[in-house]
Amino acid sequence: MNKYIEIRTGSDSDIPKINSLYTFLDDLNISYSRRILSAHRTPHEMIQEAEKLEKQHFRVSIAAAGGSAHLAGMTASETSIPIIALPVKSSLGGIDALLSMIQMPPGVPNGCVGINDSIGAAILALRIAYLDNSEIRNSLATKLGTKVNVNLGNLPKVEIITDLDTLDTSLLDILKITYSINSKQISSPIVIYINDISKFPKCISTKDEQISIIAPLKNDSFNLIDLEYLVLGPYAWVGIDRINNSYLFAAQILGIYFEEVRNKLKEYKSKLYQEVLHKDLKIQQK
Ligand code: RP5
Repeated sequence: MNKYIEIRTGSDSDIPKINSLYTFLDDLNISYSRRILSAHRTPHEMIQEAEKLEKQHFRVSIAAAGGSAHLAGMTASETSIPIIALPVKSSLGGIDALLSMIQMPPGVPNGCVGINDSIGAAILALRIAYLDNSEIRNSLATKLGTKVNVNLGNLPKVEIITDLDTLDTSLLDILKITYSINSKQISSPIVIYINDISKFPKCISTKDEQISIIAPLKNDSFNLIDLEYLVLGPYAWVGIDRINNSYLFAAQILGIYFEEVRNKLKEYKSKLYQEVLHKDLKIQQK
């Protein structure tokens, strides 16, 4: 069977701290690839191995690192497959890694889980990588005591849950993803929650097998240090005020299964790349 999940850590010192990630996957007989690739000590290898992920048929990579953690973000810059960022506790308690990982720039998302939340990362990775494999999804649901109540379907589709009255969804159209907002019945495997940060986790309604992407909106009374207690569970957080990144992360997941979405995503990334080159050229000419 193909290995669909890669687990990269920034150092061997991360491994004992996230051991339950490996054992969770082992218990379900899932094969995966383990790497040590440091964003700072072996940047070239880290980039090269990120570029190869898609060709090697990986569907998701979990990037675990501590401190000033750039591994997940830099891996996400070099691939179109979804990256799960797993912040690891080190000398500053892990909030350093969480803040470094969660707030990715517009256009380059990753899905961040909580500090040392290996089980959250494992569940999320399995849901992403085996959307088309009912046997594995059933084993996961049995292990978790949940129900498989969503299917991949024939269309790339997401559900959006939000209290906002207006929402700019133009990027979803560009990415060829259909969507419904606040629909009573969830039929898509991917649900995007967009709300004021103070409404989380209360507004996450599911214990089932959906892939939940969380796009929190800024609220000045929220203390960012409390993110440590908020970002927990198998949910992909895309950063504060990063609605478009939630669409792009959904596109990365759907891009595994739908070629048109994958191609649109690549077009979008290359436009972003060209825009920065253009700005650089202009500033040099001043
Ligand atoms: C990060 O620096 C690693 O992910 C690790 O969490 C931390 C410390 O690494 P070592 O000095 O223990 O190798 O890049």
